[in-house]
Amino acid sequence: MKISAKISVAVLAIATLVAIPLSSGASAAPKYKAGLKIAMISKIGNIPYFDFAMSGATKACKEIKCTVKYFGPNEGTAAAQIKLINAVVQQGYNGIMISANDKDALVPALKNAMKRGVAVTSWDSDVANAGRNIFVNQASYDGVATAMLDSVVSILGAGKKGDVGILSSTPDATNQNAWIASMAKQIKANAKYSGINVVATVYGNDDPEKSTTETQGLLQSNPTIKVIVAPTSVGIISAAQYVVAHEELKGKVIVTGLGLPTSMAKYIKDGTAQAALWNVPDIGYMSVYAVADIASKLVKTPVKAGSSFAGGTLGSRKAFIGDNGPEIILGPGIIFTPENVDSFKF
Ligand code: RAM
Repeated sequence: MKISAKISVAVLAIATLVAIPLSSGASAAPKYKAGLKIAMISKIGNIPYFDFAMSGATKACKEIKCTVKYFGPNEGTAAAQIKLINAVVQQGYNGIMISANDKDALVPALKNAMKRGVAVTSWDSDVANAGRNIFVNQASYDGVATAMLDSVVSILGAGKKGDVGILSSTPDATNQNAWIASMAKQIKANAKYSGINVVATVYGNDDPEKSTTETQGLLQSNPTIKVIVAPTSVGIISAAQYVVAHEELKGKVIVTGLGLPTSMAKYIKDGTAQAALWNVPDIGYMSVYAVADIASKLVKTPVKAGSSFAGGTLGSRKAFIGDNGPEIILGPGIIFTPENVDSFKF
């Protein structure tokens, strides 16, 4: 099938861009500080994406005998996260792993945490370098953007033009903004994507209700849209559900982006949607190892290029200096297909 050819190209694109030297499996068990308390702060509570990440974080903590507690704010704002950061510092946590709602607004609170000896990793959605010791990235920004663009091309047809709408999460989310910027850059630079005409970007705030209303508004204001790209696990499902609920849109508007295989399986199989993501429990797992490595002084700060982070059963990762300071990458991303989607349990 044509689509699967595109898909394997996309997998390769992600894999190539995240080619980081990995060791094969755990080596001699490093000595973690006893009684480590880690706070996992998400962008927003009550969404399955972060619950699955927490399952991986819990597994890692079992292995190195730390404790990890989940803090999911009621709303996806920087203000809600700042309150949580200050609270966990007060409560004597040794490590914070945070998926940021804003690149800059969290920095003073996180700097204060680090000044008091708390190890800080951003994961999933980065903060400015001054606010963290390291970023645990899921896959390269460009690789994720390429996978979504290849999906759009497979929907429109190679060389064909088409209007596309973007349904994002919150306007200040570092990760969504980076993927959207990379898509724009690649559309300009690569003739393969020159038919993709992005007509509007709207924000559903990772809230199912708002994502649905924004999908409706997007399609009503831009009836020529053929593809909705939703680089958010909440937005993509809301958009797919909206299309399925409106007979006149069936087959006319296809949804793509980043979604959990367990929630997207039905739509991937019936052709309403395509989706890619990374292993979500693994990003939580890797982030616990990274924050525990720093909190236990197994990795010195400031983190240098080449510093090695243990990754338990995933194997170690070497840090490199990205555009925003030290980073490690989980990678590679995964493209879901009707054939493989049921094999993923997150
Ligand atoms: C949502 C969140 C998260 C993002 C995924 C793809 O769950 O915005 O940050 O990584 O979508």
